Amino acid sequence: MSEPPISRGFRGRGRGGQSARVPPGQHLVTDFPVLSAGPTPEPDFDSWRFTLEDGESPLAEWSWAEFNALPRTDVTVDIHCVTTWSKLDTAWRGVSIDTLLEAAGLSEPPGPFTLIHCDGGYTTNVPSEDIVDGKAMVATLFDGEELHPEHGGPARLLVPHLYFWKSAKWVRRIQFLDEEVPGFWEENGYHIYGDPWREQRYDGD
Ligand SMILES: Nc1nc2c(c(=O)[nH]1)N[C@H]1C(S)=C(S)[C@@H](COP(=O)(O)O)O[C@H]1N2
Ligand SMILES: [Mo]
Repeated sequence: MSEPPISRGFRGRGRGGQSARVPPGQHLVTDFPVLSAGPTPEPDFDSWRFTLEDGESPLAEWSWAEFNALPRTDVTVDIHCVTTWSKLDTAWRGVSIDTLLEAAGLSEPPGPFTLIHCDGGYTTNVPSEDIVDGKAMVATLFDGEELHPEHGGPARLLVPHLYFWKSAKWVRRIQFLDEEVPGFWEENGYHIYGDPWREQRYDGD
């Protein structure tokens, strides 16, 4: 068998290691496709706010300057879009949800579910346990550069272990909820959870 025409990546996982990182039904890309359901919002750092809410009650709010003063985390992870592309070893910097909760004075999420809200109205739902313990961040840098607006800049959610539609671009608000509320794609036929390793693409998969 010949090597695929893609570099092996800097972790040196060796032969076969790469295909083991590609979930069923996915193929690798080396570019970074842009997938947006609507127009890219114009970044506005003066009016930008990031908020955490418990249901309808505000828990914490950060301006852009305050948000950028929070401790940062670096991760290098593989990402998987439901349209079948996967990209290995993507490098991000941002503020982990653990750090946000801690900064808000919370030792754990105030509810078992979240609805994630974005500039432009896009929403997605993620269980709270899937965004804590180092599993998710609000990313502001990609590959050492400020996150490009098309990819969600100034800030996007990054939940790499779920299909990439959960990684909400232009994220502005995390709302913790007692009940699961489906987001935009989840209301439109996509899976409520979206685990790429179990190929949970559509409702009922
Ligand atoms: N606000 C917002 N976030 C979004 C989307 C969107 O349309 N709006 N598309 C989702 C989908 S389907 C995917 S695959 C990824 C694409 O991210 P990218 O454009 O950076 O590749 O963003 C997700 N986050
Ligand atoms: Mo997607």
